[in-house]
Amino acid sequence: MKKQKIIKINAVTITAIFLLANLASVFGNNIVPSIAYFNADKTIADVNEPITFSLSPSNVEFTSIANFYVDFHDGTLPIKLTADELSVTHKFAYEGKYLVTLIAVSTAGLTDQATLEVEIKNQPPIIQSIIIPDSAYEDQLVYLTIGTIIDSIVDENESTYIWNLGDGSFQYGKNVSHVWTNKGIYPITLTVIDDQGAIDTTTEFLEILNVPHPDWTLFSSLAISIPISSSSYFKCGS
Ligand SMILES: [Ca+2]
Ligand SMILES: [Ca+2]
Repeated sequence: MKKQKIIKINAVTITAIFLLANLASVFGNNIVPSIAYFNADKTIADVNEPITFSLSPSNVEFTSIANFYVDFHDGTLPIKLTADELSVTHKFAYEGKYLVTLIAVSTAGLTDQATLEVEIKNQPPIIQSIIIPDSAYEDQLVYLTIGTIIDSIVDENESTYIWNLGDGSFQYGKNVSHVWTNKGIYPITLTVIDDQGAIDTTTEFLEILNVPHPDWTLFSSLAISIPISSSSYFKCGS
């Protein structure tokens, strides 16, 4: 009896080992991960400019049994991806070159990896034009605005715009307005400072024209010459 029991246990054990081996095969423990594609929508970008990294494994069955980790090597934690989400968007906070690593890990712990270098660098602003009138009159409200400025798209709302209005006053922003009270030719200088401190500046000239004082002598003589009659009066509130 005792011998028969031992044989029975051995048979169960062998069956279990066989089943486990088959399960391992079904779930891919023997599949070596292989990365077919790891790319980025751009490899040069500005600080805080989003970069999307995309990947695909070469062995399709691997997608259902693996995890993917993207390590940006910028001090942030690696991002874990799954078969349902095979891309990740990341922003780098500082300038520099980064080796981004993709690691594919199977359930059995087998791995494959790929690397991609991205360069994070600020693009200095370049002012191509500003929009101001050639001339205006004393005491007239004049509007000034930025024209074309070349810079990375993420810097547009991160930059500082400083207008030196040539009469000792300054204004800040993309669009400003100002009144010059005396005639003259004023240098209008726009300075743009982006979020990494890169600067560009440009100057154009605005001529402020004199507004003649009204000739009160002429006005008073005209007033005297107008005959006062019952038909020439102003109605209040008309
Ligand atoms: Ca920037
Ligand atoms: Ca910039």
